[in-house]
Amino acid sequence: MTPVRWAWSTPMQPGAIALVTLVGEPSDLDALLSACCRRVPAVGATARCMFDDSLGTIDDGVAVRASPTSALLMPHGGVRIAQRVQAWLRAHGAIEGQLADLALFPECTSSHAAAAARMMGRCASRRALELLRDHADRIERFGPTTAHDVARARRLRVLIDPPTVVIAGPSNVGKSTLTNAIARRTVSVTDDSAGTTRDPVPVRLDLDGVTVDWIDLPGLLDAPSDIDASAASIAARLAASASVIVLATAPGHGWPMLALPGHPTIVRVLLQDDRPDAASCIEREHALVTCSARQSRGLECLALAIRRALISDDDLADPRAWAFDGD
Ligand SMILES: Nc1nc2c(ncn2[C@@H]2O[C@H](COP(=O)(O)OP(=O)(O)O)[C@@H](O)[C@H]2O)c(=O)[nH]1
Ligand SMILES: [Mg+2]
Repeated sequence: MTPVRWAWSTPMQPGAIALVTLVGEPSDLDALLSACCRRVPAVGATARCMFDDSLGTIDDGVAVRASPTSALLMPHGGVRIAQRVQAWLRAHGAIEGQLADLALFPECTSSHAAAAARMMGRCASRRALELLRDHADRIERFGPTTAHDVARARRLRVLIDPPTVVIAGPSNVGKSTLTNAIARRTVSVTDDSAGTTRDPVPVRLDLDGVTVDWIDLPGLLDAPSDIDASAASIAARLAASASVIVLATAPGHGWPMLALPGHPTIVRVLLQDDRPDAASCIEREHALVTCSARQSRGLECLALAIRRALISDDDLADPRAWAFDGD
């Protein structure tokens, strides 16, 4: 008997359902499944499973026989349950380990397609799906990874974990109003007195298909009296580590100077473009985008400009496969 190997297919954190993938020889899998299922499920079938240990019943759940050599166990997703199911699997001779992509996604027809399925579960951004959907075809069409692919894959990482985008600028130019308009809900308190936003307010947003952690940043450019010193230093640190700074101003407020070490890409936006003085204001000349949050105008252009600062059109449109595993 060769041990059945298993791995969690869901993260080790509380969730409704946890997912364990089992891989092994058909007879070894049958033996393990018979220890928790009254009736061992046939290929393609499900069965109720029940786990018991010395303390009593751990949990019940569902077992699925995905293929002759693989099965899924789905207990509830509590951390304590997961720990006891883990101990149950060990006690029944199963060995925890990394499973090949095809073992985790037996419905896929190639290891490339299975690797793409793994990445689809991992990527925060919608844009990633466009690149991954036909990943196996792209590899077949264009052949092995080149140095160009490796460099592009480094840039495409922004699609995996959300990058940070901060909005900074003088008080009262409409940064919080813009944040709420882009988020389509009230995230940040807005007011016509300076220094209303005192703590960084983070919100996860989709900007033209790229998921970002957007932070409405107080204090970076406020007068010292409007903000306390610790808030200002937190703001400076967040800005310095952001992938993109949206530098905002409004008619009559000027363009502030930003002195940040090794600073990120800056996207300049002129806000309050609905004001009568906006058309002829001097700030307009250096704005990449103009917006009116009040009239919901220019928001899509801003989202596009930020997305392009994060990842270029060329990198997204490149027909070659995304070399996400670096080889
Ligand atoms: N005309 C106009 N006023 C705006 C716009 N956005 C914000 N404001 C006003 O500007 C003031 C400051 O807004 P707020 O979002 O709190 O600015 P912040 O300090 O930069 O976060 C408020 O009185 C808003 O009503 C806009 O698009 N058009
Ligand atoms: Mg504000």
